[in-house]
Amino acid sequence: MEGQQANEEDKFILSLPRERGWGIPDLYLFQEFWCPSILIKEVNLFQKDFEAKDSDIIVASFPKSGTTWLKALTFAIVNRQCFSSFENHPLLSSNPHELVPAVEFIYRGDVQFPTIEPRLFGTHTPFPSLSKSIMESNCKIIYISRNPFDTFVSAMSFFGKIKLEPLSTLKMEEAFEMYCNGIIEFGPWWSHMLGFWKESIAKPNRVLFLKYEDLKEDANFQVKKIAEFLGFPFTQEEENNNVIESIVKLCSFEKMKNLEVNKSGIIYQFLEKKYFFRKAEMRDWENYFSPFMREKLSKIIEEKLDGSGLSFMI
Ligand code: PPS
Repeated sequence: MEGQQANEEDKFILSLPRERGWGIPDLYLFQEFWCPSILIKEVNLFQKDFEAKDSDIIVASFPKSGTTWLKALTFAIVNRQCFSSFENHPLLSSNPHELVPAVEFIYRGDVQFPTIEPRLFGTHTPFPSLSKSIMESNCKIIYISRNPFDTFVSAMSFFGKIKLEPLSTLKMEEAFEMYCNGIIEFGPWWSHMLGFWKESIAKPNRVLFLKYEDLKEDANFQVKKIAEFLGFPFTQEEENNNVIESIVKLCSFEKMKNLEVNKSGIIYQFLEKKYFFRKAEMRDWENYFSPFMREKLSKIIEEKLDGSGLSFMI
């Protein structure tokens, strides 16, 4: 019976529209997003089986938008009573993706459920496809978005390095065309952002929508905002003792990139940790985009985000 069910599931997956991925060989158009083939069953399990607790915190993002950074900050903010020493902190010996595992990979069996509370989870699954229990619980969701120009460049570089056999390297023009059509792991990027954006407006106490660029510009201010949203506000004493600045420093790109734990080794059985840290610059896209690409992507952003109130500085 179980075998028969698995067979039906495989048949269903194979019947879905399919495209090549950037890093994962096949993407299937599943529940209106391009789901990596290796995670479809896992997303299904997540939807069905995940039992959210009101105290859970979900760090959500489109890939290459600042996930690693937000995971580190969230872990440091909510666990600061247990790990008040910044000289001997778990973030110095573990990668942020190990401390805040992605639910999709938990269901793949690559990592364990977090054991400390509040439980912190990462996810790239779009808002409408999150588990029913998350929708029905009061758990908090923080979402990080990024200028789609820089996300494109970051994704090109990352997926080019981690790509699984038998994928060939995507040429820039090919990748750009796919990106403009929303074809990329967990894409389209516009509907991904809009799903969380709309929910953050409808339920501001439940979803906090952040931008990578705002964090870059004033990390202290954003960290304070995240802590308040999550129900872990900083006390005056903590502020006087520069706890916010210490967290920002601990999670900074320069600090994290140069840690031994992030320079080698893999997570989720196949992703090299060093590739999560590249340049972390704003407007790096200017080094790659032709005037044609700039105009085309600007138009798509304008068209797709039109009327939503969401915009990005280019
Ligand atoms: S992933 O694969 O979705 O988890 O990748 P993600 O972390 O979302 O995005 C990777 C980009 O974020 C940069 N990065 C950081 N920026 C600021 N601070 C910290 N601590 C940090 N850690 C990673 C990383 O360099 C990627 O951006 P690019 O532009 O490629 O450098």
